[in-house]
Amino acid sequence: MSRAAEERLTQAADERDAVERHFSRSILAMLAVTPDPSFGNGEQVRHPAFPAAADGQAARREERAVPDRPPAARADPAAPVRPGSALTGQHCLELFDAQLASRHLDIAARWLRARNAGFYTIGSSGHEGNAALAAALRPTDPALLHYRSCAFYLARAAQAVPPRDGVGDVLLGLAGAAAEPIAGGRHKVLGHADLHVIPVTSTIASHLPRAVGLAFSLGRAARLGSAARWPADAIVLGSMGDASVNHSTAAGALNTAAYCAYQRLPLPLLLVCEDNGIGISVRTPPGWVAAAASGRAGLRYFRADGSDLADVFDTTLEAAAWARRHRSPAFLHLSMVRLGGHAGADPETGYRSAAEIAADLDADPLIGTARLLIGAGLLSPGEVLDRYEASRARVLARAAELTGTPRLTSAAQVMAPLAPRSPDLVAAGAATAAGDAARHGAFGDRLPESAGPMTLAQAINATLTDALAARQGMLVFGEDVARKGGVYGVTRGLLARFGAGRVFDTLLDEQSILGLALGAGVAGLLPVPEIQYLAYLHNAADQLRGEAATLSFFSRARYRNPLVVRIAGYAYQGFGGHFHNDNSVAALRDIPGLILASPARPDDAAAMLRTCLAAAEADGSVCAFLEPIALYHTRDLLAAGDGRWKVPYDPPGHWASGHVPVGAGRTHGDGTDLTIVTFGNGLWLSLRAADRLAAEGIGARVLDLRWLAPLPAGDILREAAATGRVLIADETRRTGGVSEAVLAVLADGGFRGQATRVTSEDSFIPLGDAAATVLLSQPAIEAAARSLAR
Ligand SMILES: Cc1ncc(C[n+]2csc(CCOP(=O)(O)OP(=O)(O)O)c2C)c(N)n1
Repeated sequence: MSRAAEERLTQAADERDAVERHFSRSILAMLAVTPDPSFGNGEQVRHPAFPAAADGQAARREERAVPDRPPAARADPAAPVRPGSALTGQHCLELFDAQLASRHLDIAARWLRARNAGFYTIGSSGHEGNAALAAALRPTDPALLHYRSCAFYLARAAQAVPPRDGVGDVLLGLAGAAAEPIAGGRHKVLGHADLHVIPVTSTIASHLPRAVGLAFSLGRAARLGSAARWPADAIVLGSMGDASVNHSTAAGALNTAAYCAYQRLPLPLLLVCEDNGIGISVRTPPGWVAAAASGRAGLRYFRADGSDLADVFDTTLEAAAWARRHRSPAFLHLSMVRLGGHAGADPETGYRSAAEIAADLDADPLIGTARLLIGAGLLSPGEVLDRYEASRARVLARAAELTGTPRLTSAAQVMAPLAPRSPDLVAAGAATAAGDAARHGAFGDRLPESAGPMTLAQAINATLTDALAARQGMLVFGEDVARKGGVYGVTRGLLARFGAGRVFDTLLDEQSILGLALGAGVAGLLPVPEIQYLAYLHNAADQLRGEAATLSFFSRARYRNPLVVRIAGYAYQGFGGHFHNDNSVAALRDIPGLILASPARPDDAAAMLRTCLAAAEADGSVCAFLEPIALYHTRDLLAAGDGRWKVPYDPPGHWASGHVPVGAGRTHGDGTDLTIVTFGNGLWLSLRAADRLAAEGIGARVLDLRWLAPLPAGDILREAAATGRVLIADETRRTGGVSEAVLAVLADGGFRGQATRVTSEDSFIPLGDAAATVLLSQPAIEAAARSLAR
């Protein structure tokens, strides 16, 4: 080790906080109070580095006064650490090491932070009982962990063959090092693909819908033959804090788990609440977690003392066995304590009494495990302290060693896992069809290509049918999609063709629908959830924004949640008011990596849906497929009965040549007076406007963006340059709408011609005819085009 590192290490060893001092005093007191006859020969053990801070004097005096001897006759480490427990002494010793290292990683985190060499200080002190969770589960049970789960991570790392250097992983995470194995310096998360620990975000509870979805999908994935990442009898662990239990995401996840179990749907899930009684500074009412989670239909409740390792181990064994055997959700409630404040810089004395803090110190799980080991005759108090010191020195030495490990240094490095794109694979996937027999099995006698021109809804229905026939692991689900076939009939017939194992109705909770998709994607399936109306995406948007889209980023693409969420949206329905006519896509457009498809024509919708499915499969892309409700059943374009909005369905042999790559626009017409840039309903309006303008001698070409993210920037600039005049016809809002982005593309691209826009108003959509007052209209497009072309 370098001299500088040694100096830093010495400094760190000198800093002892109240938690450390209390631990040492408690262990020393065990000698004084409960002398064990087996600690025999009068030899005194010194702990020179411990405790060295000024207020460690009392403990040092005690240390001098009390002799410590190892047990003369060692207890059998293979025996239970306590009568009646399944935890052996040896196992307890190993878990104690994980607990100790976890505690010292908290110290290292603060030490690194103080030197600006680390960037995260939310610790696990007081929660180290979760090491026994890892021990009682199988190493192949997927885990989505509460942020105080360091001991769990270390215990699981120790189970790996060969064991992983969990301490190194966590330190690299604290330091934001590029070499950290899961997030690669993008965040401090607990995760590792080989350990089956799926990283979660800092948004408390937001991982729980995914955990439910994963539990829902494990068996289904096995049945559907998806490449099995987890054994068919795995159970999913999702843990959380007590304040987090109150979050609507947790409440929704608990409800969905119970709802599934109530219907006897397999859902092997172990939800764990690590209840330390407080969320930052807000107390959880005593008894609340038990009241909220116990006695619920469909959810079996267990509880254990989180400071008692053997109790956590035994109760987890019981709860896990129950969840595994019944393929049903269990809720394990662990009482825990939070030691040292919420995070490194949190002065908890400002909102907690000294008595409360002292009570928590007494329930330190490290003291609990030490008591177990001393009581079992496996360690003497002095040996506990030796072990503590050795762990401390080891962890801090590793911290010193890893200080200065390189971090990410360029945007390209940071963004590498954000949106991997393999256009060739996607093109190949988009052209993949089921064989003739399977297609005939799905469609019956009449294949869609021989059914004549189709509406948008029919084309999407046929494409979903073809995709389900070609992809065994694809699921279609949402509110009303199965028995009813969708509010607009878009999924009609799919249930009958493919069965309830792959096409099913969900409960009425968009957050759970998306969570189910996230879990299914991680399990290796290809989920195609439906959100019934765009307005209802917004109450669940975090499952896309915060969860789906970040998973690849925070896991260096070791975990992906491929999904294509179909969303019925936009306005012009002529009834229903705002909630059935929402026209805002801003919440989707700025999500890094998300593909936002906005087809308007039946042929584009079919090809683009194939592209999205292939992108999800090939690249793990998160795709939103925005379907314009008003065009679902539209038949005509210019005049009643002209049938110009219906298009024949391409047979599979044409899919390759008709492939629409992500981000490729489509130009209609070749007018040279102006370029109308539009999408969605705007395409229908603009093509009609262009026809009227042509009659007046104004030649407009119309560029359909088709993709709102990524935007077809090259197409925009090319078609803009072709006429020198751009009119953006945008049905989304003036502020934060798509037109702003198109203008930015033009400005960034150095477009020197004229550009203007017509949009919908910055308004919600009123009921009935009044909607027309705030929506983009054909007359507005025509008027703007005339003045631009003049
Ligand atoms: C959705 C969300 N809101 C707020 C926060 C800020 N926050 C971080 S931790 C926390 C308290 C969580 O308490 P609890 O669930 O009891 O876990 P504990 O920290 O006590 O282990 C809060 C409010 C967050 N991360 N996510």
